[in-house]
Amino acid sequence: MNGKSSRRKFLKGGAAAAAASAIQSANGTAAAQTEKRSLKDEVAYGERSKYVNSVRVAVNERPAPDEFGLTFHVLSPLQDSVGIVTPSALHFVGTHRGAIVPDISPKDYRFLLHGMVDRPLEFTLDELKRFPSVSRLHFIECLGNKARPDHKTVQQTTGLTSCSEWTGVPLSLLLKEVGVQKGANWVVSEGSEEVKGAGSIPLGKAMDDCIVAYGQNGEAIRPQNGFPVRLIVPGFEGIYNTKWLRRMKVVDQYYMTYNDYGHISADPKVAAFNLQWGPKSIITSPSGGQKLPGPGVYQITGLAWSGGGAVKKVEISTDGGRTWKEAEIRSEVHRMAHTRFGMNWKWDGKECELQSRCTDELGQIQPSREQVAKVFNQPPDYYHNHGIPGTDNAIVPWKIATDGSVRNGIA
Ligand SMILES: Nc1nc2c(c(=O)[nH]1)N[C@H]1C(S)=C(S)[C@@H](COP(=O)(O)O)O[C@H]1N2
Ligand SMILES: [Mo]
Repeated sequence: MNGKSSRRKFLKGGAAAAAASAIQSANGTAAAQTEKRSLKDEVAYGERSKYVNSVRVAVNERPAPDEFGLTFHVLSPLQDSVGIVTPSALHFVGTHRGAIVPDISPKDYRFLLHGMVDRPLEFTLDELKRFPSVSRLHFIECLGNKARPDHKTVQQTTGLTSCSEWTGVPLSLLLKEVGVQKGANWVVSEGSEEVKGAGSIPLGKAMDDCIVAYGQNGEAIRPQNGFPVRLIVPGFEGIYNTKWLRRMKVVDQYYMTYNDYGHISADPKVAAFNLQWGPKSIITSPSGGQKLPGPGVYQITGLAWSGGGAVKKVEISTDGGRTWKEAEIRSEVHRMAHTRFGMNWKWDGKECELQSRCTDELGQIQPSREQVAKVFNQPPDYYHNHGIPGTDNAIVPWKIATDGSVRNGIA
């Protein structure tokens, strides 16, 4: 392809190869960087380009930090994401009550593993690092990741999920080291801040694939994400991934903790409590607030994941869910991890609605809001305005107008 006219022809035409879709973004921009870092700083620890200004933002209804300096929930800018790893500096943060970031020196750090075990043990960080490590890509997603009709961008509808490479010791190794006793069934984990960020997970999950992690994307875990050590419970709801992990206690039954607020329901229509995320996907581009400059070829791209394992298939609809076409998987596929999908798409300039739908390795299929309503015996449009009970993995549609503007399609 040479010359401007053939390039234009390519973008307007139907060439199936990857087209540079110049979608205009309506993102918030970071404050201009006025302070210039010294060359010494730049040598020591690199910084992104001054032309790149993708930033996290607070959850709409909750400023971060709140007036007490306690709650800190910030959304990851999915609209700018490429690939499957969330840069650590842009990983969403979900911190409840308690100090925003407990200041724990790695030297003073201790992790206690006790309860129904033969030999309770306390580990220093250095001792944890003397065990064989694993490094795995896993998403973390907050129960609060619920799309609403008034959300403008994909950051608002879905930005409480992120994916990092986590490095640490398999929890199963440490449990074998202390010797789990007969009759044990659950493990309670506790964080270091005032309210402890505690949670209970089944012993089966603890012995399966959980990680006592100290590494995130090739370096130490970021303070907001749990420095120096956090628990990773792959595919489970975010709250079980205890940050600033202080101790884990092996017990015989489910232990209620402060964090069960909002996570256990007395409503029999709702699952008693949520553990694992279902199959989910989201189109990150084109997405709410962006604008297509005109008819032509674009890339529909997004992320898919499931608490049930690996993503098996992603389908895309460009006609509001009437017909579906299988998308290309455009990244490596890891279990309980974000997976990148995409499709070449020629926009004819007419109004349309984009949707994506994930199927995981268990054969579970991501539902529409109408299907979720049916499960909970509600009118079909009920969940357009009400929060979906438990983990919301419903499809989020994007509507495209004739002027190319993209908006939230939840009616
Ligand atoms: N100690 C502690 N662990 C915690 C929390 C907390 O407030 N304190 N928040 C939980 C919640 S609700 C979520 S969604 C995840 C978010 O992890 P992240 O902040 O690294 O994205 O951490 C969980 N672990
Ligand atoms: Mo959360």
